[in-house]
Amino acid sequence: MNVKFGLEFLPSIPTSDTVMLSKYADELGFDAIWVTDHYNNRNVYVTLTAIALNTKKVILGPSVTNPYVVNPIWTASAIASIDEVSNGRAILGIGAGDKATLEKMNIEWKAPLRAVKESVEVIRRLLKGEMVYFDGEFVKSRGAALSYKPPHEIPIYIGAQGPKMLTLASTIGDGILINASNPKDYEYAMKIIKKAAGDRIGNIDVVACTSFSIDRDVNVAQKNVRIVVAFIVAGASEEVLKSHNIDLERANMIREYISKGKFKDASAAVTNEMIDEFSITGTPEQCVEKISELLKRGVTQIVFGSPIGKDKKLALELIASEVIPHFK
Ligand code: F42
Repeated sequence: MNVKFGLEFLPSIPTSDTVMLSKYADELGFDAIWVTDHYNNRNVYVTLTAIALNTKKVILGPSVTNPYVVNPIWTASAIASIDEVSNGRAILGIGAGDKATLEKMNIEWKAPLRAVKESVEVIRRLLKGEMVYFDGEFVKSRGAALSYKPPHEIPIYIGAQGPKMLTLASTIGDGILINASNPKDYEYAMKIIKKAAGDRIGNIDVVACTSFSIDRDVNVAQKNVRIVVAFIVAGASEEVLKSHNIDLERANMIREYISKGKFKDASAAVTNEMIDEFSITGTPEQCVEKISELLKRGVTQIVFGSPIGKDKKLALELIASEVIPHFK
């Protein structure tokens, strides 16, 4: 099995800390580093540049940028620059953007499927060295061209959860970034992906962006993940909560606590069932078991996302020594 293992960093911590962890992950043999993109955190391309200059082997890219905040022509240039500073290790993750964040920026979330589709096409053509004339509904390009070419062909991954976005990603993406930790979600997604991808399926990297928490003591792992799961539950639709058999009353209570900034109460209200449904949490053995279930469903890359562990360096060691070797 040729499964890849990546890390997702949220640049809410100083860039020097993200770089220190990335350097360590590179030495430990992780395959990929993905950096999330939200305006309120450290800038994604600044972070990726710093990581690129301090690592040797990992592939790296945003997971995910979006075409609403950043013009896709600018994105092509940014990712080509990352490819240059990393000697050909760039990967691009792009998605529709986060509705709540876009609202804060007063950006209208119009026709997300079209926006992603057109952006991917224009970015690909620019990265190939074309001068692009494009008159889309969302993207317009009047002869834009990059003045340099990235050292390698940069794969484009698409962030997708909904059936239509999964279909689009399976049709045009080199990979699909799915924000979920539960085998049920992959059973659902893989049906759509296989149908839409057809013969391309073998060429698509299906990435599980998990909420991950590891510790030798399962109680500690659970304690560390509670606040992350609280945010997932608070942000989930009723349909998603129902499909995971989550008590809607309790979910509403958590949403209320979060909206009032009562994070301790929100964490305390998270049940072990919620942790099970929305994260991979536990001892190394338990994590191996849960990862195996995702791989059986067709996932080809596991991404370890927040919180990973209280001491992230120790958590990386634990993953590298007791989880990844199980699958190599
Ligand atoms: N978002 C961020 O802003 N920053 C991040 O760092 C980030 C990371 C990330 C990692 C993995 C991942 O999977 C998602 C991530 N996201 C991040 C979220 C991402 O930006 C998107 O919000 C998310 O992936 C979108 O999820 P989705 O697949 O559910 O797509 C949305 C747009 C949706 O509603 N899709 C529906 C579907 O069925 O797929 C279809 C919607 C639809 O039909 N729209 C119509 C259209 O034409 O586009 C019309 C809608 C209209 O009224 O305009």
